[in-house]
Amino acid sequence: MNINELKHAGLKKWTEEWAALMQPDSVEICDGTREEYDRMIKILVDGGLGTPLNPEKKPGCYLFRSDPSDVARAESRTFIASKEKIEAGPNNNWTDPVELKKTMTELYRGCMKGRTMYVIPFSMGPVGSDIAKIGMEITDSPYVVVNMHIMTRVGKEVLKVLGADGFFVPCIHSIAKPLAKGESDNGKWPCEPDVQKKYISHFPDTYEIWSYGSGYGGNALLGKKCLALRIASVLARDEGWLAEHMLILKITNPEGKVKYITGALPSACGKTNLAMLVPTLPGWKVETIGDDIAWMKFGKDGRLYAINPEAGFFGVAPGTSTQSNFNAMESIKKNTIFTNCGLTEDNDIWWEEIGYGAPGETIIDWKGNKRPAPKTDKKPADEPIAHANARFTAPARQCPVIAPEWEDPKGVPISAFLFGGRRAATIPLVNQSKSWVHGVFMGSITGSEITAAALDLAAGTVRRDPFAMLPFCGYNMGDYFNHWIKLGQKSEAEGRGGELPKIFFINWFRKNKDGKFMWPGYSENSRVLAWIFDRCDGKDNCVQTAIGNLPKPGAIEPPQGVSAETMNELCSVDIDGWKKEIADVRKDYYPQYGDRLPKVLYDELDAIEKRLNG
Ligand code: OXD
Ligand code: MN
Repeated sequence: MNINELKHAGLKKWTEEWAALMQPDSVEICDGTREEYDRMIKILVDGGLGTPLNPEKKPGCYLFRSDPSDVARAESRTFIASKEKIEAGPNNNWTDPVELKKTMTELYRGCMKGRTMYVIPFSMGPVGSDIAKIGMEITDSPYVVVNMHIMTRVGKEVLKVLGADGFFVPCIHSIAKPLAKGESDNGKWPCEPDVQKKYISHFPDTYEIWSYGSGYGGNALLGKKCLALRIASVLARDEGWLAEHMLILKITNPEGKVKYITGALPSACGKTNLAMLVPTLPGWKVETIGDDIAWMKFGKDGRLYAINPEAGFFGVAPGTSTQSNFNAMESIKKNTIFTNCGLTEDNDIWWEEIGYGAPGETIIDWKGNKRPAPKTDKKPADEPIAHANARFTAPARQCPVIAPEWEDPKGVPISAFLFGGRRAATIPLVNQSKSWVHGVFMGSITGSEITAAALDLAAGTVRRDPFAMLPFCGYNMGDYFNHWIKLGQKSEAEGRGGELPKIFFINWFRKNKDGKFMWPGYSENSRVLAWIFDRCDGKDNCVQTAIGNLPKPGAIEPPQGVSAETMNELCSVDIDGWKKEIADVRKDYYPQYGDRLPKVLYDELDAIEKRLNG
């Protein structure tokens, strides 16, 4: 499609203005068709950026290798440019929006010379759903176009819903690598290699996104973290709904009763695995609605309804195996884009902990170097073969356990929220909040322990990642807590409090004195989900404690290899540990939010402390 076919005057003017600034050779409006996808892939393969994989093993799949400067979300270069600094809060990098726009406008001038400017009309959520939003991404990267085809709904249907004057979130993206006459990418991933010159900017007051210099993942596929979390969290605050970093799963009990549960876990805590879990508990079934993001609005019945705004999975490859996530492995067998994985001699992908050694004698690592093929799936002694943040982009419909209603425009009614992190001590296996505000308190103190090796912090240090939204909340986190509290209070004031999802805190990662995991995790987590399911039905399966409602002894049958004693420890209150936790929150965590922290959260802190001392 070309610009003149656009019916939305504002969109047409916006496109023309950006094209005038960026000076591409041509402008193309994306139509979302298979023909367009194939044409973009051909450009990428011809340019030496994409490698077609073995059609017998991975039909319709391609491997890409990015620049070593461009392998993950650039958090230090991610900005929330609200008018006032306080509106961005201590959780964000703030910069003045006027200055930032001035700087970036100059960077954008002529940045698309020698390239095509693509305009991608996309819907986050089923096209036309009341919960969905439309975005428009301008980009000069065909890699972004094909990834957006998988991760969102792209094309003419979206323009139809947008109509002549509908609202869209404007998303500007450039890889910052204009081409001189006769120049081509020639196998080199185009981007701005100096990290300090990359920008992932958000303007919450005007709901705009401007990204420059990176072609990778969340920096470049602007529908995902930028729109569906950072800008959507602001829209949700302004419009009275929730945009969350949450998986959505459907669980069916042996009697055929269904519930929907969402879960917020920080990165690297197994959200995708939980969303696609294969239960060990006989008769129980888990199906997937989404693995990363949930948008939720209240229905007329007072219940919260969730949609998955995405259409694909952008999953971390290393560590994914048939053992850790059978359904993810099934989902990526065809029509999948792999980035920064190893390439085997038989033109298949490979990564650390894929479950098997690499075939043949040699393998090409993510940097393009030929190396000896690892005989096991463990990381070689020197450098990893796949980058630790290597990814697969796969259509969600290819997941064998995708729930049939995953694209229902009404969304699915949520019964429970899970919060959790990676905590070696103190935090029990599962704990139900005593009230909505207590649940918000739990979400606010969510944290994950990090090893010294990983982040240069003392081992055992807890990095608080409230609601798993630390890198993704587009405004002051104190106000975000308040938004959650207000939604609960409104629902209670309307007599609908009983319809609110119940809130649970989970922790699969407790370790014993020998540093061994006490809980096997993965499929055995179905036992915890079953307990939660029954709690939502009001089953008498808990004991009330100082920190919340814990499973009654025997309410969760221990899996093989877990003794009754261990189970007891996993489900009891570690009084001393909790006193330390509370002291840490009071002294080192909550004060950063100043007077933006809702007072009721301090009241919760006082109440728990009193109960622990009582
Ligand atoms: C992701 C993340 O990529 O949370 O989903 O980092
Ligand atoms: Mn995520």
